Amino acid sequence: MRVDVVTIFPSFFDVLGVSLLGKARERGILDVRVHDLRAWTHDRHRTVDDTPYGGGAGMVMKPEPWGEALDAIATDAGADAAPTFIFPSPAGEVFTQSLARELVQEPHLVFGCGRYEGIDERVFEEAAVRGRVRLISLGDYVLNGGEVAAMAMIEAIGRLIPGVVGNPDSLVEESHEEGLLEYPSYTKPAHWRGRSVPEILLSGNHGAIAAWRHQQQVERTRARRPDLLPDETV
Ligand code: 6GU
Repeated sequence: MRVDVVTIFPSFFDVLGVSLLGKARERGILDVRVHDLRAWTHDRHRTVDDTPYGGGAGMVMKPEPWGEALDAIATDAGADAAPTFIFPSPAGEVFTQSLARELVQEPHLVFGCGRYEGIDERVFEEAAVRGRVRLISLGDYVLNGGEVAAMAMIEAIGRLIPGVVGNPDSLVEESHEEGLLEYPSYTKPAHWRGRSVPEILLSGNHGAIAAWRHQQQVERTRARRPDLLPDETV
């Protein structure tokens, strides 16, 4: 999978060289390229923002550097014909595990990280000429820019690429994959600071363990995330 990122803070993405995604990049499974938006400015101050038409607080990212950046990336040799452009935005649709599963099917994702009060709206229209455009939010709170959100999405999507996570079973029994939160996990020692591992997990009875874990999942989901449960179970 190919991923391009356009940002005014390329160094935010240095951590993509670490851990499982770093290994996936070394092995060529994941090709991530990070670009500095200012490379597509032409003035001495490398300006990327300006005051909003109509007035209001803050600054808006200018369309011209974005237009050139997206043109260059979309037409780059080795890039696919129609990339999917993702603009992290608190005004977007909400990112979920099912959206991550949908996006991992795409051969080429381009993340456009906005700062300030946002990007000139015409940039999204222009990107739509070259590919699919999606504005995606991590949730109902505000970050200073799209970088941290893009990183979260790249990690959530990247770990779904076959071979990135060593044991594919790890991807199945985790929160949100079955529509429920994960069951609690324990390891040795069986007794620690007066706290014991639930007896059932030491029983060797796999059927009973599976039933207990499922019950834990339902109870935790009801307590912490009742919105995930179908109405009749709440
Ligand atoms: Cl994707 N961007 C920003 N700036 N803030 C956010 C967000 C994205 N998702 C939640 N808050």
